[in-house]
Amino acid sequence: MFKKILITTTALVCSVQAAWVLQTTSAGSNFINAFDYFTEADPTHGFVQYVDGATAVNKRLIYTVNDQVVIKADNATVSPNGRPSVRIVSKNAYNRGLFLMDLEHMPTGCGTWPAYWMVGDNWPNQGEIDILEGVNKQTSNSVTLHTSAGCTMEGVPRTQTGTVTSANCDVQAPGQGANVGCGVSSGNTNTYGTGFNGNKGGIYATQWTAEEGIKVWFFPRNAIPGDIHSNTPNPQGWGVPMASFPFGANCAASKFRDLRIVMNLTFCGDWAGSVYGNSGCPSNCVDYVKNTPSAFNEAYWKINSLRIYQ
Ligand SMILES: *[C@@H]1O[C@H](CO)[C@@H](O)[C@H](O)[C@H]1NC(C)=O
Ligand SMILES: CC(=O)N[C@H]1CO[C@H](CO)[C@@H](O)[C@@H]1O
Repeated sequence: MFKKILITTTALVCSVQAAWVLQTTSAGSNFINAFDYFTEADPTHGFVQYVDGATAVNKRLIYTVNDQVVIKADNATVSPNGRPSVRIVSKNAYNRGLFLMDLEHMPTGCGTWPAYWMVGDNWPNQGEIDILEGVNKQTSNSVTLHTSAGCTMEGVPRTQTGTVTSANCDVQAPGQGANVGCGVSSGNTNTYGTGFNGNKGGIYATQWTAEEGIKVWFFPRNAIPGDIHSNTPNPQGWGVPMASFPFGANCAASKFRDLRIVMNLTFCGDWAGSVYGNSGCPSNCVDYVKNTPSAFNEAYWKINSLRIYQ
C-alpha cells in the first residue's frame, strides 16, 4: 500500500514572522529606571494622588525585593485628598514588538482600578492598548483598544478565546458610550484579581505586528510555554489568544504609533467609581478609599520582569 504524498508549495510561501529577537529584559532597579513617574491629576478623575519618584521611594510605594519590583498604593493612612499611588510611564516609546510582562501579583479590591497598558502621547490619535485592566471585585480580564475614528473590528473574522463586548475601537463611535473602545472579555478567573494572585499570576504576552495586528495571550504561572522559559518565544505555537485585533481595511496599522508602557493604579473615578454601587463593595467608593487603608493590602503589583522582543 502506498500513501499518496501531497507536497504543497503554498504552505511554504505564506508569511512567516521572523524570529523575535530580545531587545531588553528589565527587572529590579533596571525596571524602575526604564520608567518615569506621572504626577499630574488623574485624567480619569480617580480619587488618587499620584506621587513623584522621591516620594514613592520614601513612602515605600515602590521598592525592589531582589529582582522583583513592588508598586503599591498607600495602605497605612486615612487619605482625605485621595489615596497615594504610583503611575509609571516608560521612557521609551515602541512601534510593534512582543512584550512579555511577568507578574506575580496585581492590585485588587473594592475601589481599585489597576491597568497595565500602552498609550501614545497624542491620544487617541496614536492609539491605546489596554492589556490588563479591571475594577473593584472583577474576576476576569478585559483587553481593549481605543483609537481615533476609522478602526473597527465589526464583521472582522477573529480567532480568540475571549468574548467581544464592543466592536468599534473609535473612542467616539456612534452607538457606544464615550471612550468604550473595542473590548474583549476573558471570562477566565485566573486572568485577573484574586484568582490571578492565588495562582502567583503569570505572563501577559502582547504581540503587535503590522501583518497580524494586536494579539494578547495570558499564560498562568503553571502553563508558561517552554519557548518563553528558554527565551525563544514563538507565538505561532501558542494557540488561540485571549484577544485578537486584526489590522487591514477595518483598521490601519498606523492607528497605533509610538506607544509607551504604563502601569497605573487609581481609585474610583470614571470606571471603578461609576460601577461601584453594583459591585458588591461596602459604603461608597470615595468614603471607602479615603477611610479604609487596610482594605488596600492587596493593592500592589509585584513584577518579575518585562521582556521586549523586536
Ligand atoms: C500593607 O500591605 C502589605 C501587604 O501588601 C502588608 O505587608 C503591610 O503590613 C500593610 N501595611 C499596613 C500598615 O497595614
Ligand atoms: C488614572 C489613570 O491613569 N487612568 C488610566 C489607567 O489605565 C487606563 C487604561 O485602561 C486608562 O484608560 C486610564 O486613563
